[in-house]
Amino acid sequence: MDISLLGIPLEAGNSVPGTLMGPAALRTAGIAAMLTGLGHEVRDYGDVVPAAAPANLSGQWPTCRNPGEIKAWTEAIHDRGLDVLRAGGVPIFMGGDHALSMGTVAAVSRHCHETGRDLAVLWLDAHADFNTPDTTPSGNMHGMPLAFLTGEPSLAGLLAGRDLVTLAPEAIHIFGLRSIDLDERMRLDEHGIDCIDMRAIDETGVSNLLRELLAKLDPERTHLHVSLDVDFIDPSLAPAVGTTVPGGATYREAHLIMEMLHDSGLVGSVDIVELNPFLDERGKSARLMAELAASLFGRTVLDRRPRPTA
Ligand code: 5AB
Ligand code: MN
Ligand code: MN
Ligand code: MN
Repeated sequence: MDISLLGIPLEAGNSVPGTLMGPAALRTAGIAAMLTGLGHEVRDYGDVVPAAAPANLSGQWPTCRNPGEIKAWTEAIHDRGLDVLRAGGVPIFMGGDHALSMGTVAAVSRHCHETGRDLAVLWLDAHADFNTPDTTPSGNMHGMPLAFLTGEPSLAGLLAGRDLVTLAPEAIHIFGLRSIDLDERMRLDEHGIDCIDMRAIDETGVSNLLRELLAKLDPERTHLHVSLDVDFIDPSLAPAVGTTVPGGATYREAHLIMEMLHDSGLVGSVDIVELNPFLDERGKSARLMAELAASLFGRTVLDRRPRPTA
C-alpha cells in the first residue's frame, strides 16, 4: 500500500503549547520505518506551512482563541491535504491539535465527493469536539471541528473561497466519549450523532461495538476516515496530551480497534492528533501512537513468528 505522511504542526487550536512538536515526535518514534517494515511504500510530504494569519478576526469570532491562525491553517491544510489525496495513497495527517481536522476532513470530504465515495468518519476521542463559538466553555477551537464539518454557519468563514462539502451527521461515529459539555450534549442529541461512550465500551466491549459499526458501511463505496485523538487512550499509557481524562481506552482495546479497522479494508485516511511531546514521559506516548499506526496498517503479533516452511 502507498502511505503518505503529512505533518501539521498546529497548536493555535488549544491552550497548552507543545502540540507543534507532535509531527517531529511521531517521526522520531519511527513511524515511517515501522510502516516501511510492513512492506508499505511510505512518502513523507513534510509539514504544512500556513499563510500569515489575517489580523482583526477577533471581531468576527469574539469567543474564540486565535481565530485568524485557525483560518489560515484550515485553508492551508485543506489545500495541501487535497494535493496529497489526489496524488494517491492513504494519508496519515500527523498533528498538531485537533482543530487541524477542519482542514483534513474538509479535504477528504471534497476528495470523496469528486471520486464518488461515501465518507464515514470514526472519531476516537474522549471529547465530542462539537462545540460552536456560542457553546464553547474554553474558546479553544480544537473543541469545534465536528461542528465546522457538519456546516455550522458561524464557523463557515474558516474556509474561504473553497466550498465545504459538509458531513452528514449520520456519517459521524464518535467512539470513546467520556467528557462532554452540557450545551454540546444538547447539540449532539439535536443532530442525532452516533455516540459510543466509555460505559457502552465497558458493558459491550470494543469488538462488538466496532463490528456493528463497520457492518453498517458499504464495503464497495466507503472511504473511512479515522481521527485518532491521543486522549482517547488512557492517560496512564499516553500522558502526552493537554486534555487528559481518566478512564480511557486500554492498550489492548486501542490495538484491537486498529487491527479490526485494518481487517475491514475501509480506511482511506487517518489523523493522529493532540500529541504534545512536551508533556510526554520519555517518548512513551509518541511511541504508542506510532505503534497504533503500525497496527492500523497491518502489523500483527503472529506475523513476527517465523513463517512455516512448505
Ligand atoms: B479535543 C472542551 N469540550 O470545548 C472544550 O482534545 C474540551 O480535540 C475540548 O478533543 C477538547 O474546550 C478538544 C472542554
Ligand atoms: Mn479531539
Ligand atoms: Mn479529546
Ligand atoms: Mn485533547
